[in-house]
Amino acid sequence: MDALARRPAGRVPLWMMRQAGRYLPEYRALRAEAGSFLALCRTPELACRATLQPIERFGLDAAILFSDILVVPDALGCGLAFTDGEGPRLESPVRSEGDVDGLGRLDPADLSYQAEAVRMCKRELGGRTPLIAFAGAPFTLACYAVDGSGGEFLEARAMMRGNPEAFGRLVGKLSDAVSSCLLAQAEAGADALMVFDSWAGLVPRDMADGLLEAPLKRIVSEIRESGCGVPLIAFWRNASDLAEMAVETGVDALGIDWRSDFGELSGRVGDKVALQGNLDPAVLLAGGEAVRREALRILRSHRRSAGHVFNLGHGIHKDTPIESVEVLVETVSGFSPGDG
Ligand code: 1CP
Repeated sequence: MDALARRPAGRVPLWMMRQAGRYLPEYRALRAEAGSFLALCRTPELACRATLQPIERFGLDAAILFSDILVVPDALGCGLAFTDGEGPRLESPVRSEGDVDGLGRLDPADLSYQAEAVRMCKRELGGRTPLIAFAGAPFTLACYAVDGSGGEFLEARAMMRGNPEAFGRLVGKLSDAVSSCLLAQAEAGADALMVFDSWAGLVPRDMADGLLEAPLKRIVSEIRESGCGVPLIAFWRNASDLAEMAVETGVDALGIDWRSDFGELSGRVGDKVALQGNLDPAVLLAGGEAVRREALRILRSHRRSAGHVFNLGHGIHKDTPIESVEVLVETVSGFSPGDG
C-alpha cells in the first residue's frame, strides 16, 4: 500500500499477475476438485482457497482475488462458457447495434459471489497482505463481448470503425457495469482495485481518448465519489506510448507490460504515479540465473526511491517452474530501493 501511494518503504513489494494458476500443483488439484474453471470462479469458498494458495506458498506481498474479467459480460447476459484447451468463450456475443441496445444494466446480485469471495479472503488473510480486486476495462470487455473469444478481435475492430456510435455506446454500458462491479468489491473490503485493459494496444490512436481515457476517467471518478479511498491500478497493455494519457485519468498506479522500458517510463511518469511491473513471464522459463539478472536490471532501472510494485509484465505461464518463482521472491525481497 505504501508503494502504491509512493511512500518510501524498506523494500519493493512483489506479486504476479495470474499468480493462482496452472503452474501450481495445488491449483490444478483445486480446479479438479471444483470440476471446472467457472465453478472455481463462482464458488466463494473455492475462489478464496485459490486466492490464498500463492500467498501461502511464496509469501507474496499482495493477494489478487481469484476471478476473471469475463464474469462482467457473463452477468450482463453474454453467457460465459469455458472449454479446456480452448479457454473462455461468450456464447451470446454482441454483434449488432440492436444487441448493444438490448444489453441491460449490471445487477450487483448477479456478481454477489465475487463480493462474498472478497469478504472471505479478507477474513482468511487477516491483514497478512492487502487484497487486490479487479475488473476488465470497458474496451477490453467490448472486444470479448463482440468477438466472443480472444484472437485478433476482427469483429470488434470492424464495429469500432464501421459503427463507432454503437461501439461507443457498448463501451459506455460496460463502463457503468465495471464501476458497479469494482464498487461492490471495494465495499466488500478490497484494499486496491486493478483495471485490466489487456487489449488497449489494439485501439487506433485517434480513438484512444474516447475508448481508453474517457471510460477510465469515469470509473476513477465513480470510485473516488463513493469515498471508499481505495487506490486504483490501470494496466494498458502494449500502449505505454499513452502512459501520459493513462496518468491523466487519475489512477494511482500503472501496470507496465514486459515490452516496455521500465526505467524510461519511471523517468516519464514516475513522479505522478506508482509503477507496477514488468518482468517478461518468459524469463521465468529461462532458469534462476536469468531471473535474478533480469529482476535486478528492472529493480535498478527504476529512477525513483519509491513507488515500485514488482510484478510480471503479463500473466505467469502455465509451464513456469516453481523454483524460478522462488528465485524471483528471493531476489526482489533482498533488494533495497537504495541499492540501485
Ligand atoms: O485453470 C485454467 O485453465 C484457467 C486459466 C485462467 C486463470 C487462472 C483464466 C482463463 N482466468 C484466470 C484467472 C484470472 N484471470 C485472474 C485471477 C487473478 C490472478 O491471479 O491474477 C485475473 C486477474 C484474470 C484476468 C483476465 N482474464 C484477463 C486480463 C489479464 C490478462 O491476462 O491479459 C483476461 C484477458 C482474461 C480472459 C481469460 N481468462 C482465462 C483465459 C485463458 C483468458 C484469455 C482468453 C483469450 O484472450 O484467449
